[in-house]
Amino acid sequence: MDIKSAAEQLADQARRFSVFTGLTKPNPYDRFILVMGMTGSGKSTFISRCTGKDVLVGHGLYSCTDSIDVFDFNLNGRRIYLIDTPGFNDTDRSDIDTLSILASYLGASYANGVRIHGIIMLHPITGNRMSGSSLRNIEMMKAMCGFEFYNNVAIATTMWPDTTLYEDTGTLENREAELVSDQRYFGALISRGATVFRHNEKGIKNSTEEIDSGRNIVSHLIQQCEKHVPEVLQLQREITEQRKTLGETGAGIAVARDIHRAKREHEEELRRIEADMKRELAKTNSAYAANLQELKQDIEKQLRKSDREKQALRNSMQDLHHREEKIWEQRIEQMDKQFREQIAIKQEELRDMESSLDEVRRDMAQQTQDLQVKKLVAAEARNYERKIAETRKKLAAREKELRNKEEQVKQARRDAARRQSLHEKERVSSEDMQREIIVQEIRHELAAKEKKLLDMEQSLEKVRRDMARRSKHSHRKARTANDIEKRESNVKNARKEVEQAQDAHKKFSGRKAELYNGALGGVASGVASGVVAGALAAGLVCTVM
Ligand SMILES: Nc1nc2c(ncn2[C@@H]2O[C@H](COP(=O)(O)OP(=O)(O)OP(=O)(O)O)[C@@H](O)[C@H]2O)c(=O)[nH]1
Ligand SMILES: [Mg+2]
Repeated sequence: MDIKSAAEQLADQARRFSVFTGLTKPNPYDRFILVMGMTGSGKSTFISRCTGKDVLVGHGLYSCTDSIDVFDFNLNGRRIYLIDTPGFNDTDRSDIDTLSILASYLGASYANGVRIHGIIMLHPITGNRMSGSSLRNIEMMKAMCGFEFYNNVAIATTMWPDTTLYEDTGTLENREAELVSDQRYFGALISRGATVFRHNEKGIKNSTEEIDSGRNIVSHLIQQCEKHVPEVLQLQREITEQRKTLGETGAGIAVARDIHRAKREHEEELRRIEADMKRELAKTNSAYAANLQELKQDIEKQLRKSDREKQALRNSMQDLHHREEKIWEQRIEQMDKQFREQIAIKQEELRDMESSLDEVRRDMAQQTQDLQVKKLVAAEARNYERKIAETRKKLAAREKELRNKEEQVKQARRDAARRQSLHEKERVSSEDMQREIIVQEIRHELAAKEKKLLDMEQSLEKVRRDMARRSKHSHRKARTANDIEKRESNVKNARKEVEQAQDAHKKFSGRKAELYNGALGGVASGVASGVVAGALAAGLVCTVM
């Protein structure tokens, strides 16, 4: 995914969080549904099918990956918000942390006027039906919502195997029957109005049946809202209106039961030891008293450990917010860095393109110059051709003249021979000599002219060769002109891309505060409103009191 879409996703996520936490007022027709269930029960997959969005991609952009996430989609003209929640009894996260996350967001959201309209509880049908994990998750869900909310709970069994490959559905159906009737499982929920569904019963992954099945469950909860206006979740009421500490809430008590039990046992033990010690000291049984003293120290050590845990729990509540803030900052920082890197890469590409365009342009300029020279050469060639033609004509005329003169010389010689008179002979011979001289002169002149003609023809040949070479270049030029056009458009696009990347970065930078508010501002304002403040601040400290 490119950085721009990642930033858009972040902005979109901020918007959804902002609506869920009540920072942005939701539309009265909007519906908010919690999707719960143990780790791996298929919550993200379910949400992904309903919304058609890649739930895992955006997961945890804001907060720790094991925090909540909000997704939305349109169903029958309504905007539905599905809230992905972390499961309880997770090996990597304490139930106290999980409850803190849920209490922070749900408390703030309710304090800001947002109500939960339904809960979808997912349960993998293939899992061990008596697993501690699934029991703990059901117990926590019941404690969080309170039985008055059960009408608005949908229980959906997931992981039904592909029926074309797996035929032993009887076993699973028996398991389902047990789950539905067992009071510790879904029995109590169903007897007070919760509805059971088999999600994607045919088990064909990514099928339209899977999508329809998910949307059908959501749709049922929306209709159920009309019949039974959902109560406020017990956890929300407890920590807001009733101003209970988290440890005093039903869910808090369920989570802290073990710690409570251990602490109570230690205190009981301590009281017993102290009473024993008093008795034994009165009886001056010092050996036994010393023994008891040792035991007392041991128990006190355990109680100090509980106190340290209590302190650690106080820290974990504050840490939770700090951790979310830190992770948010890191995400933004990382995204900012990615933006800058992307811009740098695009600028580098642009520089390369610009310099190669410059090179081609210089080449082109050189060729244009060549073309002008070529025109001059062509004119020169035409000039030569004209002169050669003229010279040839002159040459032909002089040759004709030469032939006439030679004829005259021959004629004069023939006349002289006929007359025989000496005087006449001498006269004729002197005339003859003169003619001979003229003939010789003409011959010389002709030879010179022919040589000149030859030179001119050679020059012409050279000019012609030059022209041929240049016309080869002019083909290259046509190619280069096309090339330039293409390169110019590439440079233009690259420049646009750089500008767009810079623009996206600028927008992203400008929206940092808004993004931050979307993620955590709702919680901050819920807490600041004073309603949730007490509960969250006192938080889990009281859990172990
Ligand atoms: N066969 C089958 N597999 C499923 C179904 N739903 C989810 N899966 C698979 O089960 C695994 C866990 O699913 P997720 O949707 O991530 O479960 P999750 O409840 O969101 O888990 P966490 O986020 O850890 O609490 C994934 O590999 C899913 O592909 C289902 O209906 N049938
Ligand atoms: Mg998940």
